[in-house]
Amino acid sequence: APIGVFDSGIGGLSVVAELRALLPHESMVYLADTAHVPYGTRPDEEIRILTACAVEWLYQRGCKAVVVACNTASAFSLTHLRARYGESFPVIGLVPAVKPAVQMSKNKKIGVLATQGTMRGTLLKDVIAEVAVPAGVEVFTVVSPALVPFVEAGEQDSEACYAELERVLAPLVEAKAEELVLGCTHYPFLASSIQHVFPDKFHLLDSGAAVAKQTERVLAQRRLLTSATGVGTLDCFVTGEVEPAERVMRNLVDWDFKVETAIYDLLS
Ligand code: DGN
Repeated sequence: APIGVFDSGIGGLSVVAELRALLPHESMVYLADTAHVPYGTRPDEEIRILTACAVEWLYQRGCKAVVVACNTASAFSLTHLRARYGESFPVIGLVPAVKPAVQMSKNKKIGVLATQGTMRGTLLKDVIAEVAVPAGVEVFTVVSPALVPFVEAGEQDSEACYAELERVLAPLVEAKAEELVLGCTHYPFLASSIQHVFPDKFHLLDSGAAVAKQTERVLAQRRLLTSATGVGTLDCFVTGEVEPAERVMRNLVDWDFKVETAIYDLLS
């Protein structure tokens, strides 16, 4: 059975990339809730319901586990989802890469860029309290509601996106934060744009590789790793229109996949 991977939009492909690199034999079904992206500006309960519906769809399709490849959705949903599915359907979530940033920081100042939803949720607050505070590392957080839509539109190299990055990251330059945690799975696709706007200013960290390792551990523990030897398949689904999503997705990564529409009811 495939691994289900879910994101509010197409940013979770940055996590799919890490999963494919570490677990090339696993097949995956990727679901992007493009009809409702961005989640970051929605109320907590709405994020939880949208995530529950998407994960249920992946479960019904026969996925053996799900990776919630979205920091915002993870922040409000992991406890509920684990209670709902129990042991039989592992739910793997994501938290911004504060821990490695704290470990690498020389001047004890790190920056975190994430959505409003992730900032509001408890996962990020907990990791800051448990890891950064005891290490005496100061955490500077910044939010932008505009960056996810730029990635969704394939406009990460536009002047407008550069201007927004300059606006949102300038306080971190000012604060002398050298590690920059990309606290949203869309943001690894902004890495070269960040480098363009602030050359060599930041060391970028994301959670993609760590979540892939965690997925491998969880699947191994439950004896769910595939015994197949070929390259796994990747089927992509979007809840909105296939175009322009398909074109934008193909520009972000260079694998071969087809994109179809996923239709499901919103449970309440
Ligand atoms: N990829 C999501 C995340 O990691 O938070 C984007 C959130 C959103 O939809 N704004």
